[in-house]
Parts: sequence; structure tokens; C-alpha cells
Amino acid sequence: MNVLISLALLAASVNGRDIVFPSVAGYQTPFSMQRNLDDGVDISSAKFAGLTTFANLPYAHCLAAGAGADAPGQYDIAILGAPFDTGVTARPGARYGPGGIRLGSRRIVPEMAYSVYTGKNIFKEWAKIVDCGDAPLTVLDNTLALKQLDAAHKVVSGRATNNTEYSVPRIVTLGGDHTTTLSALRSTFHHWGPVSVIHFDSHIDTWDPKVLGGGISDYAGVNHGTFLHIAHEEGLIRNTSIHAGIRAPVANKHYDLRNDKSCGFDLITARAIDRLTPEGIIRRLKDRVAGTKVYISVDIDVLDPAYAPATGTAEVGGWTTRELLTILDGLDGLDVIGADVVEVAPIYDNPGETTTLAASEVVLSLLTLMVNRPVNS
Ligand SMILES: [Mn+2]
Repeated sequence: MNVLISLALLAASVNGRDIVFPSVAGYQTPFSMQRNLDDGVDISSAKFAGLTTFANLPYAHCLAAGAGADAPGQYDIAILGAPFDTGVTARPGARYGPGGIRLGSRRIVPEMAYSVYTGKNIFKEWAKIVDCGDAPLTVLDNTLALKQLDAAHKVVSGRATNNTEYSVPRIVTLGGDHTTTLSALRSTFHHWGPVSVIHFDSHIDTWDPKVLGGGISDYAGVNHGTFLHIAHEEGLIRNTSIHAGIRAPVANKHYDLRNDKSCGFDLITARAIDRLTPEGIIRRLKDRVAGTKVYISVDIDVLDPAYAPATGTAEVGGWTTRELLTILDGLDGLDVIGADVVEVAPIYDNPGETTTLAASEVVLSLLTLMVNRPVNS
């Protein structure tokens, strides 16, 4: 075939693809874009265009210095990534969690987010919700990284709110391994005092640093299995806290579970759901934290690996995604002052993005609890 003929065929095939689709109304725009150009082509919105923020929410440079053009503006609820995974005892990879959860959330579009269960669209209520991007954390020094995360929480939660009725912006953190929750609890303590923690996980994470890591060095004792012990030591949490979904073994016969109680935790096992049903689990959680400010931490390994394979310390025999979402939505009415989804390590996910899709839906449920129940400090 000579060159001219192939060029002609190429041109024909290009023309052949020039199909005219009916015009589609713009449905969402995370960034301000041109709506009507002279040629009538609408480029005002697209679900998969622009930079990837959680749920296509607007990005705010929440860590920007000072005022002026760099100022992030006001917000009521902030998404903050914590790309840190050097406090894990098994598979690393959760430093990519924030990015993975955002990718999993691309189909969530604020303009079209009416829940079939409640009829409400939380993005059209009183709260301005933004994605602050990730806290800049060194990957080479855990102690410094956690200080950086403490500082990031301080700045992000220290901004003025958009809605003047409520004075403290609340944060949903995208982990990161579970160590990152420690910084979030230091931040909530600063604004709200000691809080009850509802801790969804397959592991208790209250291990005494003497038992887990601390035998090596003080530094090693601060990790994703001890952060709740440290939070208790620092006086950040109340003795009305509770785990849900626990099934991983403990390290010794009596000490760990006794220590867990003295850190302020009650415990609901994974299999309790067979007896209690999700409704029963919701009742126990609500009774336990009644009348207190609540921090909800969701380790994605609370789900069975069938529903969340992409995590560092997977344990079989866990809850389904639907069960977890039902339980989370059932916590409606609690004073949720902070929350996170941690231990999402996208490298172990499958091509169907099972884990990041689940994690992003969990984030949506946490945001829903926060929007449904504004809290004053
Ligand atoms: Mn955990």
C-alpha cells in the first residue's frame, strides 16, 4: 500500500469517528471552567477531568501560609491525607492510601449525591466541604513525620469556619497507617477535650508499647498497634471508648485484654454481628459513647479481605461492606468531631478497585454523620 492511500484511509477513518452526540448538560465542576464557548462546546464539567480530589470536591490549599491570594478560604469539614506507612507491622503501602481513596471516590459527584436511603444530599446542606490534599510527611523519620502531621492537623483545624454558627472545622483523615490517628486525636483533644473513640478494626491497637515494638526502642514503640495505648497515656481519649469488628489474636493470655480495658475500651467481636445483627451493634456503640464527643476511626481491615484485600494486616472472618455502612449510618445523631479511614494500601487491590471503592463510601458515611450533626466546641 502506498503512503497516499494509507493516509486517505486514515483520514476516512478519522471522519468515520466524528459522531455527533446530543448535548449533555454540565452536572458538576470542581474547578471554575468555561461554560459556553463561541462554538457552543460545553467544557464546564466532567466527572473524570481535572485533578483528583475526594468526591470531586474543591481543593483548598489549607496549609498555605498567611492570607491573600494563597489563603485557602473558609470551610467547615476538611479532607486531609496522611501518607505515612512506616509504623506498620506487616505489609507497607498505606502511604498511597489517600491517593487511592480519592481515585475510588471519582464516581461521587456532589451535584448528584442524593442518598436513596435518606433522600438527602449532604453536599447541599449547611457545610462547606473541601479536600486539603495531603500533609507533607517525611518517609525517613517517623518521629518527625508524626510531628509534621500534628502540625498539619493544627493548621487545618485552626482555620475559620465557613458557617459562622460553628467555630471549629472538623477533619476526616485519609490514612496512612493507623499510627496517623494519634495526630488526629491530639488535634481533637486541643479543640474538644477527651473524646470517646469508636474504633472499627480487626485488631485492638491498644498494645502496650512494652509488648509491641517498645522492646526494641522507644521509637519503635510508636506504631499502628500501640497508638491507642499512647492516646490513653496522653489523656486524649475517654474510658467510654469501644472497638468493633475485633477478631485478630492477642499476644498473651491475659495482659493485652486487661490492658485494653484500662485504656478505656469495651470490645465487640466480628462474629457478634451474627447474634446481635447490625441493629444490635449500633445500639451497643451508641450506648457506650452516649453523651460524649466521638471520634470514629475506621481501619479498613475491619472488613473481610473479600471486601478489602488492599490492606496491611488482613484478617479473615470480617464484616461485609454493606454491614459496615449500615452500622456507620446507624450512628447518626452522635457528636462526631473527627474521623478517619486508615490502612488502605492500594498496591494490594484488585482491578475492580474493591478496597478503594469501599473506603471512599466509608468516607462518605463519615461525612454524612458530620453534616447531619453539627457540633460546637
Ligand atoms: Mn488498626
